[in-house]
Amino acid sequence: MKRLLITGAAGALGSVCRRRLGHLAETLRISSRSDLGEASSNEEIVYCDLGNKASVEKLVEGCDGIVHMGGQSIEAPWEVIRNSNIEGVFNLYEAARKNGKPRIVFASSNHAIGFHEQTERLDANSPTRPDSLYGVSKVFGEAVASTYYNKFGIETACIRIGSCFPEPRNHRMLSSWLSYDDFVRLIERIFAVPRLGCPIIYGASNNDASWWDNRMVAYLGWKPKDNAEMYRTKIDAELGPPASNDADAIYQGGLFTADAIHEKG
Ligand code: NAI
Ligand code: 15L
Repeated sequence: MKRLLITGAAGALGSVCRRRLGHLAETLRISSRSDLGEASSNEEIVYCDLGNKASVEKLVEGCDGIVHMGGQSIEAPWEVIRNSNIEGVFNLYEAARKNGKPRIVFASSNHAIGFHEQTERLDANSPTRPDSLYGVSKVFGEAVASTYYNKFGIETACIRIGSCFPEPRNHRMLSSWLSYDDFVRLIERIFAVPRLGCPIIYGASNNDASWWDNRMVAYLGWKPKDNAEMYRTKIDAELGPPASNDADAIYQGGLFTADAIHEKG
């Protein structure tokens, strides 16, 4: 690629992409609304609020790939979700439609399906069951991606990221953890395949305790290598066994579902 845009580049995953995806393009256009420090020799920095349509159009101009990590990343009041994840996603796709239809990686979330129980095994055809306004916004993003693929041919990989952190932090993440290495390898595959389409991908490592089945995206050739199981003993020792009525132990979305568990008594 000539120019790859990374949104949310000041955030946790955007920083990983900034550090580790430079080899995918001659130039990385890195963007956020907060401080991004100095640009290195193959970077250009563009500050932009995703909720501002005109700014997003300028941001996307000249890019032939987009890794969209920018957005509200946990539950928040509707006005915040609406600006970053509803208006922001719509603005990005409209800008992509008008500017060469670049391939897009959309950071969706397990909270799009968070109200499935942990006993269920899901694939890309499982119904969405968002567990929060945040989860609703990720379902919206997936729907926009699908529409812009079918109408305009813009290819998007919708990654329902589980829990992408240096290490799993609790028992739930023994199922949902995605290592940084597997995350980076997935994005590399997304830009390597000749034909992407608009798949739903579960963003999790090769965890023994996984809830998710990625067989429908085998054509990507992505083989996650890490396994959260190696952290089980450490997590058991630090946290003790999870209580069976703990929100983190019932639904896939964990604590994002806590209000509902409270109401159901
Ligand atoms: P983060 O909160 O660290 O980074 C998000 C970045 O987007 C922040 O720098 C924030 O300032 C920026 N941003 C938010 N609204 C914006 C706006 N209106 N205009 C411009 N920039 C804006 O989140 P993280 O963990 O890096 O996540 C990246 C993406 O991946 C998010 O979309 C999140 O929903 C998704 N995700 C992350 C998971 C994880 O385990 N880290 C799990 C599931 C999804
Ligand atoms: C997400 O969608 C969030 O962005 C991240 O901060 C974690 O809460 C993750 O899901 C998770 O479910 O562990």
